[in-house]
Amino acid sequence: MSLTNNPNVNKWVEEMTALTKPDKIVWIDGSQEQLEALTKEVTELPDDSRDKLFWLNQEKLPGCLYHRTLANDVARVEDRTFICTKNKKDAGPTNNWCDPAEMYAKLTPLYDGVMKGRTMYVIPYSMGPIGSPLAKVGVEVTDSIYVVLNMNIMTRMGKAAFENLGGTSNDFVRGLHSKADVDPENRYICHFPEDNTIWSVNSAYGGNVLLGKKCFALRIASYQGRNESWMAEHMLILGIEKPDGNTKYVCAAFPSACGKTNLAMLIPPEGYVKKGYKVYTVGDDIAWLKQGEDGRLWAINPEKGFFGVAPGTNEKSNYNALASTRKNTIFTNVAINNDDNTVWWEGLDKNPPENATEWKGAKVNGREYTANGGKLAHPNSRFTAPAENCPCISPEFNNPKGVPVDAIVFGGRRAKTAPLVYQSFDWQHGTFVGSIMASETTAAAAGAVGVVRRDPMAMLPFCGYNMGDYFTHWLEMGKKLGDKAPKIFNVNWFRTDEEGKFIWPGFGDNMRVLDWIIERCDGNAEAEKTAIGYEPKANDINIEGLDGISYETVEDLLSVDSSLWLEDIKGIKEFYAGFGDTLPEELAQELSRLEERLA
Ligand code: GTP
Ligand code: SPV
Ligand code: MN
Repeated sequence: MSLTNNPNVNKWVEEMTALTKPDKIVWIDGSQEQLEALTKEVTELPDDSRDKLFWLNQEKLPGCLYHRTLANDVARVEDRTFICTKNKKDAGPTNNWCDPAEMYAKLTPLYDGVMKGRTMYVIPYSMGPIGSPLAKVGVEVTDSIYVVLNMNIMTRMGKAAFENLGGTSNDFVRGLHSKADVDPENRYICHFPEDNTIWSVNSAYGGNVLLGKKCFALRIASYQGRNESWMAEHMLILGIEKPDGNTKYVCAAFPSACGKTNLAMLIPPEGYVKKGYKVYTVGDDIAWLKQGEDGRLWAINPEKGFFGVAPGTNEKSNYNALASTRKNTIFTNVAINNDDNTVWWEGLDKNPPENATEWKGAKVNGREYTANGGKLAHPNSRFTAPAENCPCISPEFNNPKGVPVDAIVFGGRRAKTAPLVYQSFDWQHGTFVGSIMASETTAAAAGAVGVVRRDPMAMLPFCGYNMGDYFTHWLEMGKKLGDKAPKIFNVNWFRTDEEGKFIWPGFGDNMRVLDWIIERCDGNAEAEKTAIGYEPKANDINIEGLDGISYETVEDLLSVDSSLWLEDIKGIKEFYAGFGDTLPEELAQELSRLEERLA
């Protein structure tokens, strides 16, 4: 029975029912009883069922579940992700485009009767705290209990979301998901921003099927944000409480698997803790940003949990993320330690379990397997953990107003070009800095790993409209914010030495760079004007208590090699050329100015 009187919702669900023809429809109210019943059902499936979730050790990991997806279905599929707008130009040169009518016609047969013999779950959810003026409602229909249980962690899911929508509004995002046969040849992740609609088929991997996340909160929301004068960004949000009790908020955009979750939960070095610095996590992946009544830019995290990369997460690298996964968490594609039915992944510790099941399901001797170069966990294996588990979750996490943003930070994986940190001259130049971001690709998306590609604002795979128009939107937001705009910075934790080793220690020590950033915002830190922006001098970065890092190392990390940059400019020009007349003139000007300054 429907959970709402909203005729638009009910009509759409009827249409989806007529299309997919499920045996049964279950509306997800979000109650504990319902979640427990679904968990029971999905954990009692036969072990060889593709849909099965397994209970983990309930003493060591209470409430935690395990799932593995098919080997061909472990990451986002960018080549099968489409933005379907009436005009091709509105999707822009960086998105796969298809005419909406054509795509609906192509996908309809894939959905026709696909839920025969299955149950359709209707999931109402809110992105953002219920009642927040920045929050938005979505409804996802799916044939996957795994999706329901993950959406429960990642969003404010259940009947309350409908209260937010009201009785007659049509302003909800329609998400249709079917795992279908999980056939990679017929896998599509399609967005129809002009219809508030997402259709995802033949995948069961998180980023492709938890439609509130990248599909709605970035691709559809970025489109809505342009029309409604706000921004949806691939950014973590963190608060830094200074010893004087004042808290600074920083939003940072790094591409997938480039350190957002880690930075969002960092533990400051001892010296900072002693002085009284504290770090609070507001979000680890997505920020929705809107100008507040005070003229400043305010941010909410639309999500309620973390869908984080497991490998590399350990007590030392990210204590808070690990702590977040110790209860009520769903692990996907990690390895199992069969001795005690717990989880393991590369980088958790130095002791791969001997009696292991690797992520594809084979029982192996984990020690031998890893010694021979095998990976027990998939490099993009993930945990879905409730944000409320996080020891450093911000007291503002559920604040419907969000938090005021002091600084915006861009960053990527660059072995050489980008220095440790620099500040843009102003918002327009900062928009330029974001637009020329580049990063080495990671396992978060299917395809080659380690290839440098341009990834403006870490939004390349997530911008739901023409990225040239997106740059214009950034410039317009800056004009509206005026002198209340956050300051814009760029960081790079990933410079390498001759042996290919990371020079900067990263992780908690990134606090040392954030320190300079927030003091710049307060007008307390020195900087030098260089060709690319304002840079700290080496001794403006606090390296007290850092082993193996001298001021010479910092100087090296801050150095700018003009010839490398001029080489990079060639790539930027090529990239910019793809935008044709949608590239804002201001960015073309910034590029020629940069070239002049470097020459
Ligand atoms: P998505 O969830 O895909 O958006 O990724 P993310 O940006 O949240 O990345 P995450 O924090 O999960 O980090 C991904 C990988 O980068 C992990 O293997 C980390 O160990 C590594 N990493 C994170 N921060 C640092 C850092 O400061 N230095 C170095 N060298 N590696 C880092
Ligand atoms: C990313 O790839 O940026 C993620 C994971 O945060 S996914 O939900 O798969 O997009
Ligand atoms: Mn992400």
